[in-house]
Amino acid sequence: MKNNTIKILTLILSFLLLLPCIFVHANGTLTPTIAVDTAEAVCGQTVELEVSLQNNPGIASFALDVGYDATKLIYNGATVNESFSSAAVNENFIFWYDWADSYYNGVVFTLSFTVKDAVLSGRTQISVNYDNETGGIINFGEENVDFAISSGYIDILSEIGDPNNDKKINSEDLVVLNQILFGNILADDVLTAVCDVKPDMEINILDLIRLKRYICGDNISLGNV
Ligand SMILES: [Ca+2]
Ligand SMILES: [Ca+2]
Repeated sequence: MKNNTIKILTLILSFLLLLPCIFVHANGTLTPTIAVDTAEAVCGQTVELEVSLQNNPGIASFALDVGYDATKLIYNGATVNESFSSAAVNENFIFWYDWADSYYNGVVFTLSFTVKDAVLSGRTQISVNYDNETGGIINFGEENVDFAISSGYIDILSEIGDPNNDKKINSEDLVVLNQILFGNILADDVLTAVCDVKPDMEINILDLIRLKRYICGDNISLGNV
């Protein structure tokens, strides 16, 4: 009886000791992932974002679509890393295959975007998509390989008080603040920072009044308490 108790306690202790390992695995550190970079840019600026493979378990083919907001960004194309030089790039569709599994981890291709003129400040997402119902990513054993997607983004910046990014601070920017206050525009952290002309990390009626006074020529600055 005593021996059985010791065995049970030993099993429980062993399980508890293994818990951190189980957690690390379940936490996704070994999850195959396609990760897209992040960047900051102002209107008219061109930025490049790298797209990388992480924890690649072995793949022989991928067919990937690049997703982006065409109202804010111009897509200039993708430059494929030399390890995948046989890939075909057709607009925002990138297709590659080989006759053996590749276990490569690192940059697969680099995306180039130019931020359009006069677009609303804020964060815009860049995603990479695939469809394993149609063989999006497979290995040489003809099996689907699931990758998590870690999307990237571009933070479109502008001067404080100029959320519509037209290099002028006028009534059109007041309209943007008004729409934020009425809930018609959801302000993310980037847009909030641009509109927070009376700074307190939020957009409220005080920002609207401050911007109105500035536009009317009051001797008042934007971005100072
Ligand atoms: Ca403006
Ligand atoms: Ca504020």
